[in-house]
Amino acid sequence: MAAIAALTTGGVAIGDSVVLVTDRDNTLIQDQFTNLSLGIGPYMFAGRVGPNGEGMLRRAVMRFDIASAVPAGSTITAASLKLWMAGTNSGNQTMVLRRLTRDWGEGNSFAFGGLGAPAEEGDATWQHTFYPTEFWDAPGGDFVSVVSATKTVGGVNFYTWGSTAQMVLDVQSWLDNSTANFGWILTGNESALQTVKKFSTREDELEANRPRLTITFTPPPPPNPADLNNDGVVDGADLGLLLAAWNTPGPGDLDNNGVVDGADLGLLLAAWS
Ligand SMILES: [Ca+2]
Ligand SMILES: [Ca+2]
Ligand SMILES: [Ca+2]
Repeated sequence: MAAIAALTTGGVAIGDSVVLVTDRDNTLIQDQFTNLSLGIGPYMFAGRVGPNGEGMLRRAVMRFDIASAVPAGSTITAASLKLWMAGTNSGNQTMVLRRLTRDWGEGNSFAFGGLGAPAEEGDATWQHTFYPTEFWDAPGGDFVSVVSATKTVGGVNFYTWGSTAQMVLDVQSWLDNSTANFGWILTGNESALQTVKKFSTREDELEANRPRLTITFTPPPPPNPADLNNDGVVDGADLGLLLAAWNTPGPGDLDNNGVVDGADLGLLLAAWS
């Protein structure tokens, strides 16, 4: 089941784990006068830029479609995020992942560099969740204070956040309530100039460099066919349904021979909770 779901979303399933690429990613570009974004650019940025960019902040936002790839009712046991850091002018910086609390978009703005491009309809910007009509409560993104994961990021390389207990909680919550899945925001060192780091997005031509979330999970137990009313237990209520259908085709024809009889009663009693 997981494998089928993953194939339909471009993921790769390995047993009870799945690897997902972001289904949207973008950069919030701090700017007081214009609305800039990087909706379909190949890179996203986090940290503070240098004097050429007036020392403004960048924050990367990313989301993964958990519910399309992990069976409902599963228990998440691990979650780790791998990003390709493609360029920087600074050394080690602490990069922090936190859960976003408001939905945001990815429009058609495109640029290769971190200066961004004019926002297009539906783009997230420093001010907007969806340009031009919807806004963050707090410019720069609405997110929880609790840290999901941190990673020290230095030179060009792959970097992995987690798995951490908080990332597992985040992903579980996104599975259980996909309408509140707004993904993570990645922030860098915002207290010094020229700390910004450049990461590949899902639009990077090199597939291997795209943001990847590896999730491992325990699928829910298969439904018990003797649980005729699907309430999770086999008990008197199910027995009543079976007896009410005695000598008919069902419900309760557990051995699928076309009639409810003593053989089915035996199967139901053997599966008694
Ligand atoms: Ca994107
Ligand atoms: Ca039942
Ligand atoms: Ca039967």
